[in-house]
Amino acid sequence: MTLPNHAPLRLRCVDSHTEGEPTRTLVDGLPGLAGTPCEVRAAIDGTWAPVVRAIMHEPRGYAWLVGAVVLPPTAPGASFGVVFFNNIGTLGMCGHGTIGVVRTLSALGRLAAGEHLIETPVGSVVAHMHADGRVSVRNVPSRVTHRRVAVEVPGHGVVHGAIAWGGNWFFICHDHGQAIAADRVQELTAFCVRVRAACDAAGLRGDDGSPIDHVELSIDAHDAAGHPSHPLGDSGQHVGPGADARTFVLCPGAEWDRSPCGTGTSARVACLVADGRLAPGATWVQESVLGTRFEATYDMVGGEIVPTITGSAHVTFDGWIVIDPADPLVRLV
Ligand code: PYC
Repeated sequence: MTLPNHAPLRLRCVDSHTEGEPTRTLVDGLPGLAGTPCEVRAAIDGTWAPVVRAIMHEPRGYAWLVGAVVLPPTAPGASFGVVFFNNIGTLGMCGHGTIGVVRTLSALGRLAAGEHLIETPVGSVVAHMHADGRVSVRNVPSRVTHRRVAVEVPGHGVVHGAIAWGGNWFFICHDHGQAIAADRVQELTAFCVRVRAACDAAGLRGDDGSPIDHVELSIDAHDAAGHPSHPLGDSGQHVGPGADARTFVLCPGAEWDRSPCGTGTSARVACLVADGRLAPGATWVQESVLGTRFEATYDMVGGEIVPTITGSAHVTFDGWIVIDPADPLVRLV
């Protein structure tokens, strides 16, 4: 890592939210940090970690913020590359973040209308900026490795879930017994932290050996046979009109996703396809715990499930982050 000689580091950043979930985009990259998204991901998890922590943590950031660094393209036909990170490290892909970055670059006049190939550490995605401001992201191929696995959650009992990849790894659970409501996010977070620890203790991993670092609780509007689901217990909990599922997603840093989670929605689409519940071209509407929504469709390409997620983002801040090496709360080297 080469930093300008102890002068304060000034980084142009534009914040946005996608269906409620924030993205902080470093629109001019990080000074002197170049390479493929995989190389930059390794640098951010390595020598650049103190800088990224200063950007993401208090007092400049907050725990549920997702960061994105925009990179010059390295692959033929790509418009740009991007690496996402949160309060504890990098992400493989980020659906809400991709929508936020595309909306941000478009608002700055740096991205023309139309389709753009975007490189990420886990493969290229294609974003389409619609005339109404919505953004579609054709994600990396998604897959299910276990359709139903039992996990013993100490103090709760056994829950079952699917293990699926949508650009990150997810444990997707339906028999959680939780009301998914905005006034229960602390309880839901605590529950999902225990589910994730139980997955880890059970040795569950992705088929690439990675930990299962996201947990997705879902309540579906209809069961597998197509019958309307009942509200959960006496909570009156139900899925919003027109939505197919209401979800709560725990992210790796023990924060919850305010959006329906683009990679989580993609992983769910892979499960639905594996279960024969979603036809190519049909739309799946997934709600967040806040009631914000993504629409998802998919194509089969060479036998692989390729989901497309659509949602909206809005710019909330445009300015500069200043990291002064003399600041006692910053340790850059
Ligand atoms: O939208 O894919 C997503 C995501 C991952 C973590 C937070 N949001």
